[in-house]
Amino acid sequence: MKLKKLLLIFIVFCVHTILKAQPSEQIKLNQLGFYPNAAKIAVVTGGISASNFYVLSVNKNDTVYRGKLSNEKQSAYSSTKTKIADFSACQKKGMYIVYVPGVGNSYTFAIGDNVNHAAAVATLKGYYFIRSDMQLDAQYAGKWARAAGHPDTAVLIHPSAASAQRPEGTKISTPGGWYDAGDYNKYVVNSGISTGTLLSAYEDFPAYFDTLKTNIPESGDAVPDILNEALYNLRWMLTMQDPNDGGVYNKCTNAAFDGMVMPGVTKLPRYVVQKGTAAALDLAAVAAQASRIFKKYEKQLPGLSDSCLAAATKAWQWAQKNPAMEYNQNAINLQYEPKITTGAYGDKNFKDEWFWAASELFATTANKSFYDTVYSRMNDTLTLPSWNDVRMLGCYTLLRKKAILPAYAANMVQTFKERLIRFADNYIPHVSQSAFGTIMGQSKKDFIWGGNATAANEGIVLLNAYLQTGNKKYVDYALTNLDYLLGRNATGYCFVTGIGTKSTMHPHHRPSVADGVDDPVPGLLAGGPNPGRQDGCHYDFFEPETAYSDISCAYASNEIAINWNAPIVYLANAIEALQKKVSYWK
Ligand code: G3I
Ligand code: 9MR
Repeated sequence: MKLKKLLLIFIVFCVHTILKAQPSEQIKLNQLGFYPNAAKIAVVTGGISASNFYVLSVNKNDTVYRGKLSNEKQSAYSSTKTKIADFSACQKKGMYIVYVPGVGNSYTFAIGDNVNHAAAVATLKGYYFIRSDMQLDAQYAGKWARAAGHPDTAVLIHPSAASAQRPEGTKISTPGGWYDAGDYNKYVVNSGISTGTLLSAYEDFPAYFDTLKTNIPESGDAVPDILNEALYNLRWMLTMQDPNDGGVYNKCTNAAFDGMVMPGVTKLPRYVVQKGTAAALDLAAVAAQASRIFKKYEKQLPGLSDSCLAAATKAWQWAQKNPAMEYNQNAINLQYEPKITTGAYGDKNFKDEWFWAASELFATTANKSFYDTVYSRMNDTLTLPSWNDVRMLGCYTLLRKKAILPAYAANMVQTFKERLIRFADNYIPHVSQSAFGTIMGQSKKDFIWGGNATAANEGIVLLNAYLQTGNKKYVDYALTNLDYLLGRNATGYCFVTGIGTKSTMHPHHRPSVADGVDDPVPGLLAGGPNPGRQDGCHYDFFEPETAYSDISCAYASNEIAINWNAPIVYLANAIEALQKKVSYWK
């Protein structure tokens, strides 16, 4: 028996050595690795006959764990068949591979503390790389150093945005801010949820972020890097407010998308377009949140907190006077020249923006009138955040700040707490049926344009349920979605550029295409599988879970965007912050 066992181990070694050079793409796992005491799952795809798997240590080449693969599962949203390798019991720190007879070995991964640190830091640093108006120095940007992009100091008032004080053609200065995505335009609506999510990450984990450095130009100052990064965009958002009336322009944009060139190469005119209710309320929400966060940095950033609150209040008042100002780009283009054909972010329903802005203003000012608005929208159903649905962000804030809210809000906040927990709990029973063991992918609707942000936002819901209950199971379930984004998914890709072994290489991102550097700009999350394939580009797979194409043409699945990076910044950093704290993960 013993001899047989030894022989088997020997065979495993030999096969392993032969296959070592070429990991099998059939084994999907978080390519960074696993915390010693947390769950460890690899998913083997492709209708395989093996029933056992082995975890081999890379350095010593010995088998540290052997286990049984699960029964075969049929994935719900693709033809993929899976067997799950659960090696959670393998807790020793080190570098490993999973070996499956007949299939081969996985990518090398770590078991250790801080395994997701690289994802946490890279995704936050990703924002530095998409700053619009400053030169990126090699000291911070390495081989992705580049010249400044669009200065946006002489932006034209588009006829759709003309007012008595600022007639068509007036030049205004609206510099800075992040580029939205693979394109070079800057959109207030999408900036709202993105900046708000970064600020929320800070508010939920301040001690962790106080010491987190990402090597950005501001890293040496007394303000945490995540706040410096958020501030870079917030300052731009504030310039999008018309000081004459408090209204907020929807975007600062070219008339049409630039070609696939470096930022700043084209010198075509830039415009601010029509003001909008969603833009005003999103600015109100973010500025109100920023006002309370930056209060403690009065010495470093004198007056910032007050001016944020003033801007938020003015934007709110403008929205009250203009409660239905939709950004309808098609209608605008029938009326005005030049026609604007860049992203619309044309939300039509502002109920959630009212709720979010009122929640932030209430949490910052404790003014009863904002409570009244929140209360009036209480019965709206909670939904997962996206650029056009920000209600949940208000809910997070009310819960986060419940201790400082006036006593009359207590019952309402309690109701939101129960709803949030129910929302999180609804995800959990489905995980055991999932072919990838993740929260992500329980609905076909998870696989949309930017569906990777769905995965990350689901993780944030779960983490907020943890913050409200202290129940660690929510962190475990949130981790399944981080694992999903970093490789445990039907495509087998780690969707964050620059980390992992097989990650997105050709995002629809102009600098990544045009900079002459082979590696894509790092720290950016691709949109992910999207069977809509609205880009009309080449796809090898069409099913919801697999409709992902790592070619720069494929913007419907392989673009990057600030509203997708923000939730993975939250998710990866929150999990890193918590693994230091959650005792069973130590
Ligand atoms: O609202 C419908 C929903 O009712 C329906 O069930 C669902 C089915 O597919 O579609 C929903 O509409 C989708 C909409 O996003 C809202 O999520 C559209 O199909 C989809 O085409 C649309 O995609 C947006 C895309 O722009 C095109 O407008 C993405 O969310 C949005 O992230 C993306 O944003 C672009 C900017 O415009 C420009 N900059 C790059 C950025 C990222 O690609
Ligand atoms: O680069 C653009 C990307 O940011 C948008 O998400 C996408 C959809 O609006 O459009 C991309 O631009 C393409 C345009 O729509 C059609 N001509 C080719 C452009 C670059 O691929």
